[in-house]
Amino acid sequence: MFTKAIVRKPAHTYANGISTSNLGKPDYNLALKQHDAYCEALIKCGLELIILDADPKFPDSCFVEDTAVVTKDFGIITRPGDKRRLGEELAIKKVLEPLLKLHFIEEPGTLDGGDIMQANNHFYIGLSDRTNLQGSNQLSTILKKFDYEISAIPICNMLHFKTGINYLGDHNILIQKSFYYLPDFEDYNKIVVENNEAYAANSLRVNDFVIVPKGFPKTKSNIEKLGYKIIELEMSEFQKMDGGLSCLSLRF
Ligand code: CIR
Repeated sequence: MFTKAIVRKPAHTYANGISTSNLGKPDYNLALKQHDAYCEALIKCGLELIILDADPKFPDSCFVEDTAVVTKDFGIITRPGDKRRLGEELAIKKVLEPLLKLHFIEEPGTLDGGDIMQANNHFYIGLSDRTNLQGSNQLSTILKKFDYEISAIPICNMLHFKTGINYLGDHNILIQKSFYYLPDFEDYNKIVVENNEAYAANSLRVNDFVIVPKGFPKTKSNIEKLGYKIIELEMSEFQKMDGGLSCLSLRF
């Protein structure tokens, strides 16, 4: 069970952030509304929110997930893999410092939290354009001290690992077709996300609910069939900036 989440409001510079989506410029006011709805959804899931003010110096800073990896017992402050986002992690360090024992990814390591998926006592690390081998090795060294199992998986044609795969709990894993045959996931119950619903692979289990982006009926229905309660959220303005549901919070 999660009890807390850190979120950060989108800044007025949000539209200047990094994007490869070709979906057009986001509407800032709509992004704020969608962010409010996201916060309400987390509250409905039972979380107490720590809401950080927007930081216009960092247009992508609402995507807090990339700046840390958090568990109930400790946190790891990352070193974001795109230079334009380096420094976002400092505000998160400040918030987490009084709450958790912290560890740090250090130069030349880079690592984005979006590349890290936890499934019970196993952490899967996506090696991406953002998360390099040094970052992955540093994270592994820290996690092994706490007896976690680790797998590092190279990814391509995808921003982050969790763009394409997310653990729902109860042995259920939501998975895009490109990851389907990886031996690492053969023991899970795989819920395949069709290519035309690829964005919905970043659905998010929070306590009794699975939060699903609006507009992906097949994936929603497949998750519902597993017995989960669903919260659907419009995510258009975050999708435009390559962000998904998991990216907008750090849950612990
Ligand atoms: C970026 O390119 O870094 C942001 N525009 C999107 C980050 C999304 N974060 C995530 O998937 N964890």
